[in-house]
Amino acid sequence: MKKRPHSTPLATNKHLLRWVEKMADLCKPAAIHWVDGSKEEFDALCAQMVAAGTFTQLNQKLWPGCFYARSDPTDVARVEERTFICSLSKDAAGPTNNWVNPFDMRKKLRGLFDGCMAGRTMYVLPFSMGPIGSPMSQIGVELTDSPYVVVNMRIMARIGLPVFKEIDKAEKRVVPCLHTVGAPLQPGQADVPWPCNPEKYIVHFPETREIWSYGSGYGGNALLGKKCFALRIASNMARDEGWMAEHMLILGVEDPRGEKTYVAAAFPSACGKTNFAMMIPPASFQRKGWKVWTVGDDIAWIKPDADGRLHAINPEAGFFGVAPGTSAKTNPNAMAALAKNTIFTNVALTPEGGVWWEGMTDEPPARCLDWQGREWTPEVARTTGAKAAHPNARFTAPASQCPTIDPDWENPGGVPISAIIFGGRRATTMPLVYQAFNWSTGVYMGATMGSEMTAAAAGTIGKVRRDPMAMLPFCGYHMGDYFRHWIKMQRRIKETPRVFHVNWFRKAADGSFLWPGFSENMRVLKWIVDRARGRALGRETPIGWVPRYEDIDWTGLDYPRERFEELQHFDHNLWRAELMGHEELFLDLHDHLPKEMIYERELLICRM
Ligand code: TSX
Ligand code: MN
Repeated sequence: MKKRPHSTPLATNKHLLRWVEKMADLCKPAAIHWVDGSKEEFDALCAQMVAAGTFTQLNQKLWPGCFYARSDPTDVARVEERTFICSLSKDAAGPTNNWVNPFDMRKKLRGLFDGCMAGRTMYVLPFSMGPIGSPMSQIGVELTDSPYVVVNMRIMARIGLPVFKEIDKAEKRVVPCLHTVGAPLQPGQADVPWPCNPEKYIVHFPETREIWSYGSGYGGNALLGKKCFALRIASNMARDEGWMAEHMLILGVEDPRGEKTYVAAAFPSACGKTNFAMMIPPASFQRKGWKVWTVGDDIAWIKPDADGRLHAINPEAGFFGVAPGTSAKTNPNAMAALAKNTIFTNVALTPEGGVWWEGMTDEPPARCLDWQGREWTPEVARTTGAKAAHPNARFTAPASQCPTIDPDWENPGGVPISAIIFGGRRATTMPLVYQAFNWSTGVYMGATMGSEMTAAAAGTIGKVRRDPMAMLPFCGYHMGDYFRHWIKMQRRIKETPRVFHVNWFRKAADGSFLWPGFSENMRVLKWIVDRARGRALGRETPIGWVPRYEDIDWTGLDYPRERFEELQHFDHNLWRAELMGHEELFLDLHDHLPKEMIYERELLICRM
């Protein structure tokens, strides 16, 4: 049978065909490729990128099905200062988002995109965020001139023919996403391994539910299903439709009775969110029958179901995780997930055709090529401080390969959420764990959460950065309105999840961490699920409920009562300063702030 060329449209939907045609007229690609999502197509695109120098195939004995890419050194992370929410009114976007009038932005983008794909292929990439056919899923089509985006999206989302089929059923609105690396090729001009443009625009039109991305090929700037769609656009859909699009991991805790309790958790960056999502309980807990299951590590779409409970899906199909710091010690499940069929970007390449990054092993390789292709040795690192892997180097790994992936991770109805956990990296003030009194105090807890910066610009290390619900860079509308939406969600549900705050990073006076973290976090997680199920006790404090020493299961860990008291200690003076920090955040948002936030702050002051 003759094979169909990729230029043949794979959908019949009139709107889609017209839009593809219109965008092709604007971008002027040399060819159009309708993405079917097959393994053959994936293999061909990878082979094409190996030939172009974009990809290196790794040693297939050590890393079966794995590829390695180095980005342009100027294109290594999301570009927040170039990210725009172009709502009709500036007021709707709020003070924490960059805003440009949508008419001016469209004019600007039409100029930039005119001819931007010359000499390249435009891929028509249909994707479903969430399992295909789930009532909680959403569909997008990304037009992109980057084959790197296509192969990464095949891991991160459900793509190809089954999605075109859904679109042709024409039941759901499709979110149009246009992406270019912004590097047209003149006839005869040679390509570079990682084309991109110094000028970058990551633009969202919330009213028309559109995404336009220009100039970058990296991560959240280019894989538009993730941050752009599943958070910024979806947060707008969720507000309008009565659900929640959150920057949260989802995990399930199986107890000795075989009952499963699901929790969703929001942490700012550099708190070990992926490690927590894939946590392995300590041996003493495993023996008793405790198990942690992974549903997702980054994004949760949460919706009230018919019974009035919140149900969540992970809209993604893969993990786009930070590689440095990931090891068999910190996250064996992630290491298993990325052992095959994974794309590595900006890690180091070893002489035997493997990958390495800081923190992967205790002993660094004797030599390797760093993320920029330069010779790297431990000696070079000692003398110059050069890192082998970029700090934001990533693995793109299929979620299905995670050993603890939950049997219900693709359940179209989602999993029921019993608890919501907020967290941050705080050396002082915040106890290991406390529980909000009710939904409204819980929303306040999430709205005021913050984290201390670890590797930010000089002079700011250690300063608390407020990052409400870890959504500051990802909420596609006014933060104050977002808090109001959270408050209002309570009216749509019969059983509200219990809300908690955790801090794995509190330090002793000598600068050492008070809490061992990692697997030992299971002891905290047990108290949380026991509280959510009404089977654990605690003590009331001004900020909420806390476990007493005897409320935590300490079997298998020698953790002295005095150390626990220090870890949980409530310091009046530090909390007074903390409340000043809350006010600072609220000042910025004052004209849209729901009054519940003001009242909760007043009540907290009174309780203190
Ligand atoms: O991911 C982390 N978690 C969550 C794990 C489920 N990290 C790494 C954060 C960087 C991304 C942690 N780091 C955690 C944690 O719970 N806790 C800490 C702090 C810590 C670091 C090292 C030790 C202890 C605590 N080492 C020893 O005690 C030997
Ligand atoms: Mn994230």
